[in-house]
Amino acid sequence: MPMSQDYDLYFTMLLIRRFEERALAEFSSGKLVGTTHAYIGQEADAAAIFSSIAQDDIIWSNHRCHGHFLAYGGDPYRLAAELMGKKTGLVGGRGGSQHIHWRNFFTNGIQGGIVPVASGMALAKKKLKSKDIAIVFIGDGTLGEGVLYESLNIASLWNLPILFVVENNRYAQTTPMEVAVSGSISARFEAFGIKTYEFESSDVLELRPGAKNAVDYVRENQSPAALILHTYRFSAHSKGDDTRDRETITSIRAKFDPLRIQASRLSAEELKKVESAVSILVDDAFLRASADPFPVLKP
Ligand SMILES: Cc1ncc(C[n+]2csc(CCOP(=O)(O)OP(=O)(O)O)c2C)c(N)n1
Ligand SMILES: [Mg+2]
Repeated sequence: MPMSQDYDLYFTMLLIRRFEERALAEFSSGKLVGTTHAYIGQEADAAAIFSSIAQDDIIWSNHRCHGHFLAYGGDPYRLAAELMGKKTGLVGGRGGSQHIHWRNFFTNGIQGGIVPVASGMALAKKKLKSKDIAIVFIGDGTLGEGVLYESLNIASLWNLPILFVVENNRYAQTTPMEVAVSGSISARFEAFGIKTYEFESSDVLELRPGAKNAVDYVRENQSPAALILHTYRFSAHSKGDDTRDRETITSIRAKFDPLRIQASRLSAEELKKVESAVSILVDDAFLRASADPFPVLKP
């Protein structure tokens, strides 16, 4: 029996949440190598955007990429294996958390560095006269990178089919945005003549039509747009580096948890079913990946 759209969106968000919780736990037990940046709290952004894209669109994600990858339809097992540095990982265990690639999905952890690359790929799509677009994800902290503005300038001048997604989770590591980002975020894009869509919500059903409008605008007009999403990160920046007041985070979480909001629309039976399906997937991903071999490095 086909499940409802409400169910599918919740499935995506729950998969991200449980995968990230497990990744953080495995990190503490020493099974993961490198680093990991959990997407816990921001799940509705990914579920809304990735349910609005076309198959051949180009995606450029950043250091906080696991949620984007899973919402893209990526295999949790191949991602878990990559986080463990295993041969079966997405890029043979050499990329780790921040450097993954599968189909048209790419990530890189250098803040801002992905923006001109994504713009170039949008230009290639335009030259090929395809209707595909590029989508690039940045955080509030990345608004401080100069290369972003060079890219906005060219994207606007050359009418590139690219969507700039800003996930403003209000912090860059431990720096609150109030002390790092001046003026308004949308004005930065509008200064280059780029259309903006802006939302302050953790409700995937509010975000989804907005994300779809932004994606459709870029595709139909072959012009850039920005989707600015004000969101919350509930977990630490990376593994344990959180200097924020715990009580504030707990009360924000109680109010804005995207999973709690969407769960209220599912029946008890659906909730049981989705928990079980996700738990099987995540367990299988980490258990299989643990048993896999490391790559053999040739001298
Ligand atoms: C060019 C560059 N400078 C510094 C870093 C280290 N760094 C990694 S994530 C991060 C903060 C990013 O904040 P934001 O863009 O708001 O994204 P968020 O982590 O909040 O998702 C920093 C400073 C980096 N990866 N690249
Ligand atoms: Mg941030």
